[in-house]
Parts: sequence; C-alpha cells; structure tokens
Amino acid sequence: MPKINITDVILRDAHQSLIATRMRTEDMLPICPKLDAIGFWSLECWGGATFDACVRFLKEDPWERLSRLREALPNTRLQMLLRGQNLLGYRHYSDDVVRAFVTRAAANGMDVFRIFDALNDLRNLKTAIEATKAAGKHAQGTICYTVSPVHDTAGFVRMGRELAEMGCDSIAIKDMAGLLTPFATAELVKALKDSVELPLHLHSHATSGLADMCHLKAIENGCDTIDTAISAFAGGTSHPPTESLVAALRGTEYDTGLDLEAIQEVGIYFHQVRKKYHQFESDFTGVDTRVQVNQVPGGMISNLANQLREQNALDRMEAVLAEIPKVRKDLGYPPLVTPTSQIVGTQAVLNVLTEKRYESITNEVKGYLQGRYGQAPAPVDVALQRQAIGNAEAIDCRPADLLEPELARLQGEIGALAEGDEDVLTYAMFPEIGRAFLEQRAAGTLQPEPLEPPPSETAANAPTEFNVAVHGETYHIKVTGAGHKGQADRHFYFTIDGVPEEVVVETLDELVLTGGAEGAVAQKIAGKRPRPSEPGHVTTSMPGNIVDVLVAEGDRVEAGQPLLITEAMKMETEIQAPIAGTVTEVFVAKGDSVSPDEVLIAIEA
Ligand code: PYR
Repeated sequence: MPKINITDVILRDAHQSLIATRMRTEDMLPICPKLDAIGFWSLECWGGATFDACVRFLKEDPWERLSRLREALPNTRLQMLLRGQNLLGYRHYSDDVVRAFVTRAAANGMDVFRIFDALNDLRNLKTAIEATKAAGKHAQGTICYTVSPVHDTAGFVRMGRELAEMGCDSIAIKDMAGLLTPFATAELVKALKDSVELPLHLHSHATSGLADMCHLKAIENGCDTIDTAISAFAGGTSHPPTESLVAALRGTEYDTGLDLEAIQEVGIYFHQVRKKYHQFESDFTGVDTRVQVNQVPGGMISNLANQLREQNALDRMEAVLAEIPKVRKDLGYPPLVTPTSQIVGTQAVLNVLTEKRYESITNEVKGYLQGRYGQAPAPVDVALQRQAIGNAEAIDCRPADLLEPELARLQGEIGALAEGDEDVLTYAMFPEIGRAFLEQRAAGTLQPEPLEPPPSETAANAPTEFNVAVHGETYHIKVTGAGHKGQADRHFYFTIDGVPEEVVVETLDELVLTGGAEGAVAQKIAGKRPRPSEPGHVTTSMPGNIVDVLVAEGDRVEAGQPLLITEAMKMETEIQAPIAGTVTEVFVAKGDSVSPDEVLIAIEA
C-alpha cells in the first residue's frame, strides 16, 4: 500500500518563507502536544535560517529551542536543514567544526539531517553525511533542483545514485524556488525511483503556483514523502497546505492516514499566531510566476525588495530580476539557494545600482570565482573570473581541504563566555552576533526585537491643525499637504493664520521609531555624515554595515586601494579609494550602518 508520508515544515521553512523566520519558541511549544499526536513522518523544526534568526533577532538560544522541542515532541522525528559544509552559516567550515555541529545537534535531539550543497557539489556533503551516520541518525541527501542548459534529469539521477553510495538513508528533491512543473516532476521522480533504491522526499515551494500539481504527479510516480505546511503558514513562497493534501488523498490508495480535523485544529492555533508577526508580512510572499524565469527563491525576493526600498530604488526591482539570470549564467548556472541566491542576488543589485556591470564585485563572488564554494555546474565566464581574482589561482579541490581545524581556536577565542560546546558552535556560526549574544546572556540583558502591536492599536494621532506659541505670539497652523515620504527634499504645505506657505525640508539626520504607539525604542540610524560632493568622497553603492575600516586619518592611499569592507544582504564588498591622496577624515567605525548618500571617508588628492 503506497501510503504517503508527510513532513510538515510549519516550525521551520513555512515561517522562514513568510515571516522572515521570526516565529518564537514560545509560540511553538503550546501546540506541540497536538502536533506530536498527528503522526507526521517528521517535523522540520530547525536549521536553515532559524539559527541565525534566533541569535540575531529573537535573542533565543537556538540549542535550547532544539532541546525544548525534543522534549515537547517525543513521538515525532525532528528534522533539520543543513547547508552541507556551510552548516547554518554562509561560509565553509573546517571538518572538525562540521563534525562537532552534527554531533551536538544529534545529541540535543535531531533525528533527520537534510543535507544540501548550493552547487550540488557532493564533496561538500561528505563530512556532514559521515558525521550524521556516525551519530546514528538519518542522513537525507539532497538534490537542489534547478533549470539550466547544463541541468537535466540524467544528471540529477546520477547525483541520486552517488548520494546513495555515500551512505544516505533517503533522497530529497529540493525545489526551493518552485521551478518544478508537474510533468518535469513526473519524469524526475520516476527516473529517480527506477534507479535509486531509497525513499524519496519532495520539497517544493508553492511560489509559481504549480507545487500542488507537482505533488500529485510525484505521488503517482512513487514519491514516498511530501513536504507541506499547515495552512495558516502555507501557499505562495511557502509550501502547499498540509490539510489540502491530506484531503486530496483521503480514501485513495495513497491515503496519508492523518486526521484532517486534528490538523485543522492546529491550523486554527497558527492562524492566531501569525497575526502576532504582522510586521514581517511582505508583498513579495504570494504566488509569483516570474520565478519560472528569474529562478529567485521567495525569501530572496523579499530581501531584494528591502534592500532596494532602503535606497528608494524599488522601481529597479524589474531590472534586478532581469539581471539575476545573467549573473547566474556568468557564474556557471549555480542553483539559487543559500548562499548562492545571496551571492548572485547581491551582485545583480550592485550591477544595476552602479549602472556598470561588475564595476564593484563582492568578496563572495570573488571567492566563488576562485572555486572556494566548490565546482560550478558549468564553466564560469573567464573574463569575469580574471577581472575578479586577478592573478590568483583558482582551486579545484574540495574547498574544506584547504581549511585548518578551527574548533580549538574558536574555543580559545570565546573562552569562558561559552558554557558548553554548543555555545562555541554558536560563536563559530556567527562570530560577531554570536559573541554579542553570549555576552548579553552572561550579563542578563538579552532582549528580543520588539513586536509591533496589531495595526488597530498602532494608529497614532497625527496632529494636522494646532496653535503654536513663539515668544508670546500664537500662530494658527494647519497642515494642508506633504510631498512623498523618503524624498531627500520633502515639501510641506500649510497655512499660518490662514496664509498658505510652503517649506522644503532636507533630512540630515533620522530616527527609526519602532515599538509601535509606545515609541519604546528609538534608534539613531544616521549621524552627521556629509553628502558626497568631491571626487575624493568615498561612498557605498548599497546600504549596509561596516565590517572593517582598513585606513586611518593621515594615511596615504593609492587609487583602487581597499579602504573599507561593508556588508549588505550578508555579502561583503570591498570599497576602494576613488583617487590617490591622503585620508583627511574617516566618518565610520566598525559596526556602523551606512547609506549610499553619505561620505564614509574623505580623501584629498
Ligand atoms: C536555507 O538554507 O535557509 C534554505 O531555506 C534553503
């Protein structure tokens, strides 16, 4: 009887795809007894971006989340998404860190490790698969599905066979952008089932509106387990709803055997939970058929939108979406999934905003073109590679073979702040925010980012008519209109004692107000940095943070010399001196937020 199993992703990918991974453990635990009773094959609840979001925004210990979920879900397999040699970060870690991470995740309760590599370079899965098997856990080898002139069913089947030879217990097709079509699914699933004797799982995002049809075709062709999300967090850039698939298969030879009413009850709970996170909802998480062309996974689209919005460049979205396939081609058609989605997406934003392709190249693109993420599916653009890496040699070995063991060094660096191996691994994943997290925990000052109250409660009164007393004189002021928010020079229209007036306000300094009506947190985002006007004024093309300042006042610099490292969308860019001269002023320090319209460093020729 080909009963279909379900992996529900409500506790990981569903909220990662729809509300920027913000669901807190406190909203998961109360419903765990009901979730645990349903009989899912597994619950995906950890990994992917959850670790980063816990440490960065929620100020929760991700390890504690795992052990609490383990305790609350004693009867269900727990599943995580592991980015191969990148673990849960954005760079390759040494083998000793990979082994330690998998071992500690297993010890804290993880059962199923879904392991992928963004380039489908199986050398990058080897250590994680070995460590999973050594811990006695289920290693699920993953095929990242993509469409390109160099990807085809035969290649994916070859990969499936190799994953089986590497000792995997099952195979997953990971369709992170929702590119599968029903008939392509049928062909791929049938070919894999004919050639590989392992259970097959399908993970397909609903972005293009095709995933439900793909599920049915997969099931008809022998797929064993389907990933879905309980309906409160389903659809669009998330996954098709669990309840719908359970209903669709009920009474057929594929019946999941799951209790639809019980799942619906859990859905009602999560429907309420979702409201709490309304501030993270986005216009970019619905069905978007453009993904069939640009291949950008849903989560990445909302990232791009935020990035462009910050620069008043949301109108360049179409240009960025058109640029992404071109950058992907230049890089040898990588599937777009963390971290290649960020690497390609950020470079495309830079290419569009600077209006000159590859004038500025991120450090990650340079590393990629040097082979530091593994082997690209197709040859990369040779001229671009030369431009990016100069005379440096590209590598063709497994990138981690060049990494020295790093666990002991990390232990030494974090010292007494780490109460156990798990804390060292938190620091290893994210050195800056991981250390800040451990310091705040030690000081008892961990504070999750504030949640805005529901919209009805945030409606604050904005006065439009008032009397203003200046030096004893009272004026009656009525605001009659305002120019667009976000304009550098914003026009305001009002009457003073009935006489129409207009003022132009140039914003030099801003506060971001969060914390809703209470205005609890006011964060200064821009200091008194001047606006650029001279050739020696060094600026950034994208808003971001300063990772490093490489020069000081008084230094002599050559044109093209690296001055700053900035980070935007988790990618680093080197900012170089536009002219030769002397650094007269440095307006930034490590950790500062910066925007394109300000001087970061001044150089005098
Ligand atoms: C992640 O790596 O976070 C994905 O969801 C692919």
